Amino acid sequence: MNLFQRIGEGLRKTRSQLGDGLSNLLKKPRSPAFYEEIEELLIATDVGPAQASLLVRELKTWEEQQNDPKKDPLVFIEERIASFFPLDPPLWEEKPHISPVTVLFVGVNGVGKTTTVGKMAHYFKARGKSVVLGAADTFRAAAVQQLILWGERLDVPVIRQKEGADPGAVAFDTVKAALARKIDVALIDTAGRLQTKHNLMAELHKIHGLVKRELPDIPFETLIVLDSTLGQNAMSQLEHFQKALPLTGMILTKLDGTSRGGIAVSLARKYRLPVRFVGVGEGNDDLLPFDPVLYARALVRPGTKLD
Ligand SMILES: Nc1nc2c(ncn2[C@@H]2O[C@H](COP(=O)(O)OP(=O)(O)OP(=O)(O)O)[C@@H](O)[C@H]2O)c(=O)[nH]1
Ligand SMILES: [Mg+2]
Repeated sequence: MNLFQRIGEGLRKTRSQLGDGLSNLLKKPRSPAFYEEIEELLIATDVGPAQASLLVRELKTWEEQQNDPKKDPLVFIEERIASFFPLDPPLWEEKPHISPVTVLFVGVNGVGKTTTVGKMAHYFKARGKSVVLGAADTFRAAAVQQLILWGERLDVPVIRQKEGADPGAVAFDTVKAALARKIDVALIDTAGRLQTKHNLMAELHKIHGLVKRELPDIPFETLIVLDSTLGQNAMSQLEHFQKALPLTGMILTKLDGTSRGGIAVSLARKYRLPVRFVGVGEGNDDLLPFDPVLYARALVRPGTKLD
């Protein structure tokens, strides 16, 4: 399967609602009710009220000005959805020659941070990069064990300290180890935390600040991991985390389990934050690099043959 097919497969639930729904609706004659139905469909898949309303207004204008009846309105919708995503590339693509690229993973409990760290290690290893993992979730011994298991499975080192250790120190050690061993990528897991717990959010700010201050020249991404099945609640998580520390991108997990995969569109446009990867399952390979065009196409025109 190519990437487009894998995204389509991961988005199965959303695309059967949005893609099929749009194809059926677009066969109907145009009327105010028609545009309302399109808007409702977009909102139902969590594209967000603002984006839905904008898309429908743009579609209406486009159709009124359109004098080529052969042009497919689905292509127009796809292009508009793709345009809602910021395009800045991740640092591991923008600065591939500076190492270690460091990635700090943050997010609420159970969203899929540790699993994503493991999958991302696999992603980089498969591309010939060396990886080190940092177990900065020092709250629970089980959390460190979970990461060690990934490390063993993928044959990558895991930097850790004892339970209850300062997570900032672990993060710092991880980057130092990567520098000393000339490792390409350092991936740092952190403990899940509720966005409303101020002291825990302050701790993240501290971890981030420590790495940044001591090693100001390393390419440093801070990614928020969001569970896409949580819908609009993911918005509030993003807002709180963004206030606590400078995020550079997001990872949306569990897209395979929801028909509301339009949440990526809402989040990216409202917060102008690029999506780096999407999680579409629990296996090593179930983390796909995000491509706005392929994503929009998989949502809206899943049957497209790519040349
Ligand atoms: N279906 C599906 N399950 C996923 C995905 N990503 C993670 N999971 C599952 O979600 C559950 C929680 O994942 P973890 O990686 O432990 O989550 P976490 O954010 O590290 O959790 P805490 O450390 O407790 O905050 C596990 O059962 C994962 O297998 C995904 O993309 N799709
Ligand atoms: Mg975890």
